[in-house]
Amino acid sequence: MARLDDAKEMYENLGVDVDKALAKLQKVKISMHCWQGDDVCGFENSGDLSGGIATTGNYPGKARTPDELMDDIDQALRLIPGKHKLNLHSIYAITDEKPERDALEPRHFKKWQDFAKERGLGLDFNPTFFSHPKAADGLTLSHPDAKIRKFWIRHAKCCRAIAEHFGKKLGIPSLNNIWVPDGFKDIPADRLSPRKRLRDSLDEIFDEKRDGKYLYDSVESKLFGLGLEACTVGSHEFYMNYAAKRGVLCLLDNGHFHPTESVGDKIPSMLLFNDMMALHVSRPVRWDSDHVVLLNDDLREIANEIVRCNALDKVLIALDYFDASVNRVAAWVVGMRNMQKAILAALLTPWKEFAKLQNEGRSYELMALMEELRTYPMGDVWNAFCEMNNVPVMQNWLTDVKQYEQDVQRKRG
Ligand code: RNT
Ligand code: ZN
Repeated sequence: MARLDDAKEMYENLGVDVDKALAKLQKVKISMHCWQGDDVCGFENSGDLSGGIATTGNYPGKARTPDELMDDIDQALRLIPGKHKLNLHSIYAITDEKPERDALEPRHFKKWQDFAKERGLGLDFNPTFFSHPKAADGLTLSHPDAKIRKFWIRHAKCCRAIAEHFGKKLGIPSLNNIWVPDGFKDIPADRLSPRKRLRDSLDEIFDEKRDGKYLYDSVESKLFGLGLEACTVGSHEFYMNYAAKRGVLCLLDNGHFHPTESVGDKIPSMLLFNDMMALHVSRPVRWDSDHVVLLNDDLREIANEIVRCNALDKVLIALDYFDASVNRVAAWVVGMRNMQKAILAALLTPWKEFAKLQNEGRSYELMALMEELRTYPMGDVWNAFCEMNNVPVMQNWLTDVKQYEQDVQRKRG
């Protein structure tokens, strides 16, 4: 603990209370996306991934069944400090009945509910508007054919009911996030009508009353999808306005903006006009490539803003990436631990003092201190956090992942 004591002294000299930071970090729940475990395949066997998103790579050992996916999730959770949430998609139902997506019920997710309950996890949920024959032309809730729209409206309603059920059963509110791929590969003749149809479909979905104590609703915008490059119906402007009018949460995915835009910068503006918001934390590399989340400046700025806005309980944080070219358990562990490290770094920063420098126009001092802080011994505090939570410190978790890979994942056909 000598290293922790030294680190504490250094941070305390700047006015940062390390114990308080650790206590705050302990309470942060990050929603871990089940779909990194199997490259967004799910258990429906409905064919290839579609909807303008793609996984690349074929690293061996991906989970093929519910049991394998659960084992892998357990393995990841053993290496991630804290108690978190698991984020499910509707294509991960565990049932022999083969229900259509507009007939899904909470019972089809009972195994996930039990899994979460036993481990003290929360569950979040997502309707799946892709990888389905009725989404083959890239349109769902904005489809010109009313029959297709109705199908997807019914699907979304089922999913809200499922998420509300999770919230009730687990005692942790569940976020149901709506993302639709709807868009056009080439320049459309009419951008307004599809957006009207999307608005009206969403209205119909949200008109069904659900209990806000258990269920949060969010809508996720996007800039473009693969094969849908010219226009996305659910653009940022569309959803930011929709969410504000309708009182649902706006979800920002940091892969869904122009590459030089900063989602960190957007957070205070969103929070100024909304009590809560939601995030999909990803890592776009030149495009919305969904790489594993690293501790880079983009991530740190997202965490900084959440902490500076005192909004750790107002911003619902979920991870969203899918890299099929690496061990998928490692992909989860790296992303989850990095999200936590970014929050820890933010909590170990004397923002009040820094804001004072900003307001007094002392900008070179601010710049210098921010840069010096980068090499402060955050790693010692992080290791203490891992120890407090009985998970491996530093890179030691890699030994477990390699062992698991050898004993379990490599043995899968
Ligand atoms: C797609 C969106 C969406 C999906 C998941 C699987 O670009 O980011 O959130 O990644 O629903
Ligand atoms: Zn997303």
